Amino acid sequence: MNQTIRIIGVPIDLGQHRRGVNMGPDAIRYAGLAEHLARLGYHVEDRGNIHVPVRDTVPEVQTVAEIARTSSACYDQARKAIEDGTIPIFLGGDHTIAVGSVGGVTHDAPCGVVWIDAHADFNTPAISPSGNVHGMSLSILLGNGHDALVCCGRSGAKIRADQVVLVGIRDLDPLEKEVLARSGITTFTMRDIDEMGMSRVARETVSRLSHLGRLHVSLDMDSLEPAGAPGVGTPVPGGLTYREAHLLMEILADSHLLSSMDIVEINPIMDTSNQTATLAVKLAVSLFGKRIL
Ligand code: 6HN
Ligand code: MN
Ligand code: MN
Ligand code: MN
Repeated sequence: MNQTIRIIGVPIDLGQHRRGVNMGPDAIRYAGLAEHLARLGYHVEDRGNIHVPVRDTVPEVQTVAEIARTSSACYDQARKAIEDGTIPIFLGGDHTIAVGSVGGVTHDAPCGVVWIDAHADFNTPAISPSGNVHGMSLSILLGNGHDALVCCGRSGAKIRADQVVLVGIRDLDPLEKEVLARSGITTFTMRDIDEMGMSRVARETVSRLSHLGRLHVSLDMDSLEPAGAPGVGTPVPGGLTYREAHLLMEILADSHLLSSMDIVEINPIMDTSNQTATLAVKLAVSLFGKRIL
């Protein structure tokens, strides 16, 4: 029987201030995600989008409460997708969707998380310069941050520091950097990737997490070099090349441990000809595809 991939759209843009990231799910669908995965032999079911209120209708003071509501719906869908034996792919939306997706996929059992991002998303309300919740998602998953979000789905931390590896980071806020350094999270910065090469970085990522038995890949498209992926809200120069990102996906695929994925932060308003979503689809194909030879 063919494995089922379940697509779940989460068009949330409440975690940051730029408009447009709410259109990410449709941009990724338009780039042919379902068709390309079906061609690899998967049964693909698209569950449509989780309801998210339109940003202009949400007063600033309600933002965290609305993110919590969306996260909770996302959590339930994530939990159900794993229970049903499917591989869920969550389409953001901003990176706040990981609060629900990672929370839900770890409801019954732990899993390793590969967080691919220019940022660490490790701020808390006390230290964040922007106050934007999408810069706090990983911290929330480790149990620190807005109570309404830390309590999403089940109370407390959803993953431990030794269950996550950060790849591609190059833009941290000053206090975020200190907290991250003390956290015990394994990090591979762009400098590490330049010095070690992606092959070694990817293999070490797998070896740190493989004992957990399955992997969730949280792909923030701002991890890529903005020249090839301009359609993101917070671009940072010096990112992953297509070849590096592709190799990372292939080596993660070789682990045969992939159980779920997020594709986040695509902003079609900032993009040209949907190239960022098109690139994201190619990377998803590398992640769920078979070796060329
Ligand atoms: N993302 N560190 C910055 C902040 O506002 O906290 C940027 C966060 C970006 C978050 O891209 O998912
Ligand atoms: Mn194509
Ligand atoms: Mn992120
Ligand atoms: Mn980012």
